[in-house]
Amino acid sequence: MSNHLFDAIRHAARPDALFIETTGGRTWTYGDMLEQSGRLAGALDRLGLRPGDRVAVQVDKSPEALMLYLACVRAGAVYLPLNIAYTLAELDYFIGDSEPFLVVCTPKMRDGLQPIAQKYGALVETLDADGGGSLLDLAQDEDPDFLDASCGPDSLAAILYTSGTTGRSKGAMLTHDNLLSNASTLRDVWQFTADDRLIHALPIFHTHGLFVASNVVLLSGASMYFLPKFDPDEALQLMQTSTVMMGVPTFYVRLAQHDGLTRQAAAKMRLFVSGSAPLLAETHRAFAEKSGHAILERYGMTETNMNTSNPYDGDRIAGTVGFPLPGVSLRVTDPETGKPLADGETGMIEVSGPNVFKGYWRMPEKTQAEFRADGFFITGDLGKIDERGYVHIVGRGKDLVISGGYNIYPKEVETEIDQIPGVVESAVIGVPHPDFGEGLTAVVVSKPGASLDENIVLNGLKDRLARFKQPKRVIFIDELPRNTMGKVQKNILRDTYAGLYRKER
Ligand code: MLC
Ligand code: AMP
Repeated sequence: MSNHLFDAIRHAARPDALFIETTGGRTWTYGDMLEQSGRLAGALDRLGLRPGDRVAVQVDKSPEALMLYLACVRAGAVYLPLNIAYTLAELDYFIGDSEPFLVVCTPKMRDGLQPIAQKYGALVETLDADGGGSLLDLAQDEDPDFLDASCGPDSLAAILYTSGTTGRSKGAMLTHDNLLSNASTLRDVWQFTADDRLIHALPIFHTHGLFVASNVVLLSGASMYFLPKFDPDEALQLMQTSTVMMGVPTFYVRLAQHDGLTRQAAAKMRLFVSGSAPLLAETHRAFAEKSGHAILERYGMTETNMNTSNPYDGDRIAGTVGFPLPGVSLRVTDPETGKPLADGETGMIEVSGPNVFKGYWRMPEKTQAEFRADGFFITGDLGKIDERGYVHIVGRGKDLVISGGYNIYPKEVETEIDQIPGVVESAVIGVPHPDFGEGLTAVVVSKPGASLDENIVLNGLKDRLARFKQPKRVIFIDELPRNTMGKVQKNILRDTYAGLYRKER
């Protein structure tokens, strides 16, 4: 039987070659990967999973968690990774919306998640960061030679939730071919081979760490250091025995500030890739000055995988995201009319290609609203194409804050703040932050006589929103600036508070 994505992974896998090494010294060969993912797929099958069923996973980063992703691909399941920082209130929505067959969580979340899973008819198993948990216990007795489920190019491989402008998260449905075509292209354009060793310090519940980093390594038969989180000291040390690093801009900001970053420290590396948020030209310059490497910036999103990349050979221009990838069509249009604009003009970025997702889970109207009639996906990013063909992202048409590479939709945070007693209304904005790129900031109007302060607001959000979605600062004002239509003028707020984080760090 053929399994579109896993057949390609299997094809690149040399059983004796190293796949993963952790900082604790645990290692996985490609043979181990095939066996463990096979056993886990067997366990899913024995639990009663059927192809097309969703498996929602909220676990710490570990090689076993990656094996579970591969097991889902092999079993024909739809892998649904969830940020480890999500609270039970957030998880209730994701589980209710996706109706998974199985929820896999850390042992410490089990008691809290059990009633939620039960409410929506899902089973619960556990997986912990050290290779334990009930799911691995079940897998132990399974045959490592699992017969992979038959999956074609259009079979669903994953659903990744992205927050929506209306505050309701949307599940982006990604097919086997979305993932395979994009990772194969990236492997080729970034010249990955089996000799590469990647420093993998990203979380694996998002496109960047899961699909860009892990799938590219898998399809090259390369290896990676698998780190629980980013630590600049550790990254610098591992550069001695690695060839590539992928990161969000905050990684590079922190490395560029580190005394240990020198040409010698980075001499063994061949490539540094940045994405998920804008890399400031000054970070690009500072990093190049100290390390001798021009960071390669690329642009993507959950719905589309990667769209553009600066060239591997050729000028990597700071402040641009390079050229459309082979097979990807990108155009810039008038946001109002949808008419294509000339090069040099700024408008809405639209993309089409085998990388673009199938639609939002159970939201046909939302899906339809974000595609043009000719199949181009409307990204919500504003940009232009310069005379040399480089794409520049110049802003966002969507009300989105990107903090340290995590997307936060203000509406979701505003809805929570507005429910706190004493709040009249709020506006959540992102303003320049030296470490996270944008710092999430809440501007709040309180009721006359209400005794509200920053701590009360933050405490009110604690159990409702993941930590990274909680504002770094809460500011109180008498009224929000509005235009004649009554719409809050967030640009005025962003200008007013532009210097808020300037002195931090
Ligand atoms: C952590 N915190 C954050 C935060 N990360 N707050 C805002 N934004 C973030 N990104 C919180 C912590 O909980 C902590 O709170 C405080 O901020 C400081 O934490 P820290 O120790 O400085 O953070 P750290 O653990 O070092 O994490 C920062 C980071 C991490 C940048 C390394 O956020 C990260 O790995 N980001 C990557 C996100 C990513 O993979 N994005 C890809 C999306 S895919 P307190 O109060 O507890 O101290 C995508 C498509 C594409 O966008 O194109 O790739
Ligand atoms: P996500 O929904 O988490 O996948 O985030 C996707 C969004 O991140 C895109 O729509 C862009 O707004 C932003 N993004 C990703 N890469 C870049 C980049 N290199 N430069 C600027 N913005 C980026």
